Amino acid sequence: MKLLTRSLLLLFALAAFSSCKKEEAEEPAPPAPAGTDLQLLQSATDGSYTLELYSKTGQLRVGHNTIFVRLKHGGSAVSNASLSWMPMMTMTMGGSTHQHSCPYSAITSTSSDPSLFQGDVVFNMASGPMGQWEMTVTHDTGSGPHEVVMSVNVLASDSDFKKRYTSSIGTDGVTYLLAMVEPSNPDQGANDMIVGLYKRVNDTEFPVVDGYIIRVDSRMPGMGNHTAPGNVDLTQGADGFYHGQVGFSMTGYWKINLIVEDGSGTALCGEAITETNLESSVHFKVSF
Ligand SMILES: [Cu+2]
Repeated sequence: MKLLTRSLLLLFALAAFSSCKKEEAEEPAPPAPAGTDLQLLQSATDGSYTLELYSKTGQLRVGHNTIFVRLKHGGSAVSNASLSWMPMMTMTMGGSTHQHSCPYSAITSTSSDPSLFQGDVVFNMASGPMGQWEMTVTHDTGSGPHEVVMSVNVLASDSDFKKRYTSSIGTDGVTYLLAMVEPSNPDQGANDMIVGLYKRVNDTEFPVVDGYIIRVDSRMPGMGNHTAPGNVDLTQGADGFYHGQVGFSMTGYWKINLIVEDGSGTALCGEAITETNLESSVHFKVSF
């Protein structure tokens, strides 16, 4: 009996601890810079210029990230600049170093504010003891290009029940990288789904893949692997991203199983779900 009481107490303590942790994670972020809801990631000075990197959460994660850039001169934001960037990871393994980039877009000024620039970066690895990420940002306001190197920290995106990035080697020998942009806040019913699809050409080239189809099959592993209505396969939009829908018939943990097909309908990676095959090797995970 005493043992039972003890284990119950331990259970309560654990429950209290985990709910505590959850509240911490959901705490609202610190206040944003004036006029935006953005949070500073990193800043660097270059002579009389200051470069600032922002994101909506103040964090970068493996997978798709929208990063905002502001260039300041003498304290005021510059709008007539041309900006470019290059993310690069330097990995150290057994005394030798290896560098690689990841998929990233160009930087363009936002429609609401010509001095606020933005672009996308799909980090394919987390920062850690094995490797560190640096963003090299080049700015030019007419007097020639200036390079600024900024180190950034990239957190893992995966947990047992969440996964927003995956990569797979296709039957054509090409490595495909998939990053889920939406749903960022999944809900019951049909959700708009947006995915970036890229391929690895070499360590520094990861272009968008054009004209493919990504088949979507949402499943609930904890409830007999049932699916849900509302799935619409993803096709490429004018923005380069793949758009469709994913259905969730209830709250909980869902696996979004995917098959990547080329323009002629040949499956390159991922497998169909059957009675005996419960997941595709290409999948995302959500929990809500
Ligand atoms: Cu790496």
